Amino acid sequence: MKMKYNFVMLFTGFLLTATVAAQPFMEDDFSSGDLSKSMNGFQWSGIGSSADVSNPVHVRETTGRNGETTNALHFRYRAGSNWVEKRFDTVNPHRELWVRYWIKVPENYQHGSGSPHNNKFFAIWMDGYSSKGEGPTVFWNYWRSSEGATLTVSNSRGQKRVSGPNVERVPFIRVPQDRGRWMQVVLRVKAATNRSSNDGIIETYRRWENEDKFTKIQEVRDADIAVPPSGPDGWRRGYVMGYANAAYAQDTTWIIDDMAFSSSSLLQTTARPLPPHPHN
Ligand SMILES: [Ca+2]
Repeated sequence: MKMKYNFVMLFTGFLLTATVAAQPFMEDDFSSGDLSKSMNGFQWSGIGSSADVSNPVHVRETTGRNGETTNALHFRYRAGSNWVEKRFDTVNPHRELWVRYWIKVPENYQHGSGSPHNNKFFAIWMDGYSSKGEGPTVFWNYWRSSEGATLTVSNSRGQKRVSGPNVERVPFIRVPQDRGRWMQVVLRVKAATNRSSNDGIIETYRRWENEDKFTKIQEVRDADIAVPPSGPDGWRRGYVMGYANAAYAQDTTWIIDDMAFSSSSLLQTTARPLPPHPHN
């Protein structure tokens, strides 16, 4: 009887585990005041002290999306300068990687007038970045448009190749309506089964601060993004924001908060939506 009882307990435990939402392997609300937080090996990487507000990338207090005062990660692009990014290393590779965060459109957002005008929004890779990798890299770019900005994705299939074409061009930011609004984005990459099957997945979901559900805004399901035979066995590194080909005419600051990284879906939402933004 005891054995039977143990079996029932084991089975019940399995069911409970299966129904609990996946836990992120890394979460950061930046309440530490810097980028020192590390979970399950994950670490923020790159140069500069994030606690020094003279650094283009730094943690400081701001007004959060609920009107509260909170520490958040700031990316300050000086007028005419191009490069502001924060790198990370998950250390443990994942065949499938989900990233979720809140990001505030700069109050004075105006895409730069330069050319080319693709500015980096996010990148994820396995071993080496873009043409430095035997493994693939996936990029999100935002571009100048008549409305404000569009968003595209592209990828390098690795094998030391540069990025292929930008695809899935979608409306991203309206100027001036979306200035100063928070949006929550979820980025998903899933490696292709192997190098001869182009079944890799790249997806982007977004909800504005007044929306309670995510909308899938980009979907690629035939991406040539397999793990390299030499390893690592999945996605490991990346950067947030990045190089702006079209530099801003004014100092422009993007703010990010509540980042989460997981090997399974991060589409569940817990926070209640806010009422419509006064800019609407
Ligand atoms: Ca925070």
